[in-house]
Amino acid sequence: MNKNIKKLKNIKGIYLILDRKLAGERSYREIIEKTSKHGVKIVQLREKGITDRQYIETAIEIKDVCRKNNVLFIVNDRIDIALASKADGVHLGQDDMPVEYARKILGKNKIIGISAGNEEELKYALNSDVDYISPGPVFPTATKNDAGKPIGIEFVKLTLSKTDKPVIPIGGIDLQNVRELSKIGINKVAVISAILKANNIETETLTLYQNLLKPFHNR
Ligand code: 3NM
Repeated sequence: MNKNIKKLKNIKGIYLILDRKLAGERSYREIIEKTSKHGVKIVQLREKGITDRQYIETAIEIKDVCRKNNVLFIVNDRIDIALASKADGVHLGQDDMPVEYARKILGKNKIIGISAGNEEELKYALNSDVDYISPGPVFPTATKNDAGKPIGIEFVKLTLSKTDKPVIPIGGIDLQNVRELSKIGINKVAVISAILKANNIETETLTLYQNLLKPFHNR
């Protein structure tokens, strides 16, 4: 198994998706440098409305910052940008390139992740050569307009019961409800606003990380 895919399996922590609007005044570099010290282990670049040239330049810069801070770097959807920037992998939506073609282009050594928002999409994800599955949106989210109806904790449980691959829930996850996910055995969550909307992204990241990994004392 490729070392990054192995690394992904062993990660316990936060998968942060960068969002230019919510980043506000902060640079992506600053966000990664600050949050990677407090629990962010994977970063996804997900740009809209910039030129390909700008996208590649950004991706190359972010890849370097991620490498220096021991963070895996994933590009949303764009296989060409992922290859050009030597990213660790791509995240595919169910309307993006089918996984079998993406795998042919990217080879065995790149991470491929996929979203699943209903049982049909989950079935496709389970039958595909992906390295992780992101069920979502788990909770209501204002960040993605077309995110669809929340799937809830039960759907995340269903996903966990059907695969040994990493499951990285997404959508509306915050400092409080993350406990519902840790309770069912989740140790990686994908977030945007929980971190990027905070005034102090360092303390917010640390609290989210601690809440994710804090053990339960049921007895
Ligand atoms: N994908 P926040 S939900 C990018 O369900 C994205 O596939 C989703 O942002 C999915 O953490 C989502 O602010 C937005 O809710 C997540």
